[in-house]
Amino acid sequence: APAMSYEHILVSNPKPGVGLVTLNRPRALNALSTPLFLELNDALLKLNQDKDTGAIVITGSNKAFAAGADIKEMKDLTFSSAYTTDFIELWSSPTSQIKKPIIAAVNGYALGGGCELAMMTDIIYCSSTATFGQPEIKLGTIPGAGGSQRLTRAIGKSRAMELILTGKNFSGKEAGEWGLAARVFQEPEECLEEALKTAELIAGYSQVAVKAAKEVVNKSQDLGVRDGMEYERRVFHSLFGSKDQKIGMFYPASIPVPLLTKD
Ligand code: CO8
Repeated sequence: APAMSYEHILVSNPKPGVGLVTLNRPRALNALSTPLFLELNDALLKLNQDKDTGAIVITGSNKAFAAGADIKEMKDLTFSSAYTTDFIELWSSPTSQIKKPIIAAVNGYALGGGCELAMMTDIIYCSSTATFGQPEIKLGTIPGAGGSQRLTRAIGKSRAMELILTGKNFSGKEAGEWGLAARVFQEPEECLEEALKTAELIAGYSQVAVKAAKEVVNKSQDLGVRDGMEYERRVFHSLFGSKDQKIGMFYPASIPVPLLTKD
């Protein structure tokens, strides 16, 4: 992975093909400020461009994934300045610009913008210590970075409506039962370790196929089933043009990872 040094995040390469981004504002429980998000976007874009990186993991600390958008930064914001600067719009770039899979390893608080950041990723792993929530209503506001849309898609309207209207937190265990998190682990360390292992597994596959797989699954969120199926089929057809498909189907029992060409 490319060498990167930042003030509010740490970037490392703990396993082959895996970029790990650790939110690192411990004294503010990883509250998401504009400077933090600019660094996060920069790191994600660099990992996205890096040929040796096949998958990305985002995590926080054992106490907090991220306790929300930085309240101190927002408290004096006016409508005009939020509107004219498109406050928070750039925070959605983890989903719009990053084509490599991102796994969130969530331990501790994932509240407000922290919960939304987790939902911007492709797969959520959490531990039973995780606390999710969209508490914005308690601050006189509403989710602003996709919470009302993504939480509703993930866990259904009635549950999402209850959580967003009451501002009540929910547990890592509930996140697993409701399908927001793909897997729930006992301990934070296990959660991160398993996220890294999954990322390493994905990073070993054909980058062309992985990119296509993420793209078509995400299309299911925007298209109806008929258009989505057609889109999937077109992309499926296109993969017969890749070298990795030829290699992968020549050795059908097990894909010989080192032979994949990224082509
Ligand atoms: N913003 C700024 N600072 C924060 C935040 C935050 N969201 N959360 C915690 N901190 C700071 C505290 O101010 C404190 O700093 P200091 O010691 O300087 O006062 C430090 O982190 C430690 O926090 P606590 O002492 O409160 O720690 P506790 O263990 O007692 O409590 C809690 C932990 C329960 C998580 C508590 O800190 C809390 O309730 N935090 C606020 C949670 C919240 O309301 N989050 C939602 C914010 S609104 C939002 O996210 C809008 C989304 C808009 C879009 C976002 C796009 C991604």
